[in-house]
This record gives sequence, structure tokens and C-alpha cells, in this order.
Amino acid sequence: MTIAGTIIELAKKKKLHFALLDPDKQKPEVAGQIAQTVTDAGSSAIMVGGSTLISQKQVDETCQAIKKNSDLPVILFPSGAKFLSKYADAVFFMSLLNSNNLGYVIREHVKGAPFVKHSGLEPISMGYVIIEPGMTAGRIGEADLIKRNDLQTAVGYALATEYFGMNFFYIEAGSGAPEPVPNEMIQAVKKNTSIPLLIGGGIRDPDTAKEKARAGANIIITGTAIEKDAHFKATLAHIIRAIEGL
Ligand code: 1GP
Repeated sequence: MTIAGTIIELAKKKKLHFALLDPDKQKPEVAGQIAQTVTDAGSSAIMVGGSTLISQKQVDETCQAIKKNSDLPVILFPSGAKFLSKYADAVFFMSLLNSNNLGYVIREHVKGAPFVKHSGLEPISMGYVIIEPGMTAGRIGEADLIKRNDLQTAVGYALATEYFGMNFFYIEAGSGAPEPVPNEMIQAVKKNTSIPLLIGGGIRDPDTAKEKARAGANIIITGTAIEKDAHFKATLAHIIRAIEGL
């Protein structure tokens, strides 16, 4: 089965956790160690990407280090065509739907698609939107940030994603966001759509992860914020246990 198919089937049975590793935030060896930790903790996939990357080499080396230490699927979360790597298993072929820059909506995809074809990476289509405060991803992605109380716009993007035939919808508040995506927004999107919903940005503890999963998130994403936690391994295991039980 494809990686997308496996995730969709798994997400029907339980709430999942994906860890996001930004190659810009640590050396590849450290990324490899973190990969080992998230695998032991029970994550279902490792995403690799970030808004401030400078070279493909960073992505290649990070993916190679992760693959050495983990059997989990490695899915790229690229900010542009230059940041694809043949060492990953799949790529979120995602459009930042609320960007004011067409590059993030479609033009980078046009540049990167031939690489995806020839590398054998599995493309996984995903609609992606950033809400307030957006943090670095919002700024670099030139996002027309969705207001935190604008449920109608969030639902509109989610429906548009589904009607375009994309497989997943990801709403994030930005890495390190002081407040994650509001529960009401997650509930409204979930009520109106049927594709798996990913939620990320500013989720740092089991209670928050549980709240977001209970509101309707199928997949909880945590990134750099939680890696700074001194008890990273234990916190991650608690987060995963908290959402799996729902
Ligand atoms: C990835 O923004 C998320 O898109 C990750 O956010 O670093 O706050 O977990 P955190």
C-alpha cells in the first residue's frame, strides 16, 4: 500500500502523531537521535522541512541520518522545489492555499514535480493554510493569515481542498505559536469535511494535544517547540498516549 493509503487507514482507527524535524535547527546526527526517540515514543511518521532552509544538502543529510535510525516513513514538508530529497520516502505535495505568493501555491510545484517523478518519491497531496499568529512560516510563506475567529474562511479552505481532490488538510498556527489552532476552528472544519485533518503549531503538552485531537484533529504535529523540552522523550510519549486513547 502507498504511504498515503497506510496513513489514511491508520487514521481511521486512532489519532496519530507526526514529528516535524527542521534540518536548519540541528545537525544531521542530532536529527538522527531525535528520530530514534520519536520512533520509540510511538510517532507514525517523520516530516522533514522548514521555512528557513538554505540547501538541499541539509535536507539530504538529515533524511539519511533519520533513515539510519528509524523505520518510520520520512515525508518531506518542503518550502520550495530546491528542498526535495531522494533520501525521503514521500513528499507532502502541498499548496499553501492562503499565500499571496503564487510560488507557494503552484509555481514551486511546477519546478519540483519532475524531481518527484524521477526520484520515486511518493507525492501526497495536501491543502495547507496558516492562521494567526503564523510565526516564521506565515511571514516567509507570505500568508494572508486566517483570523483566529474566522471559522467560515477556515471551513472554505478545507472544503476547497477536498473539492480539489487533495488527500489531507493541514491547518497550522506557526512553529512556536503561543496559542495553537483554536478548538472551535478544528470542530468547524471537521464537521464540514471528511479528509484527514492535521493540526500543528504551538502544541507542547499532552493536555493540549488531547484537546486538539478531541476537537477533531486526526494527526497532531509537533516540531521544534517540544524538542526544547528537557523531558522531550517523556513528554512526547505522553502526548502520543494521550491522543491514541481517544
Ligand atoms: C509545523 O508549525 C508546526 O508546521 C510545528 O510547530 O514547532 O510549535 O511544534 P511547533
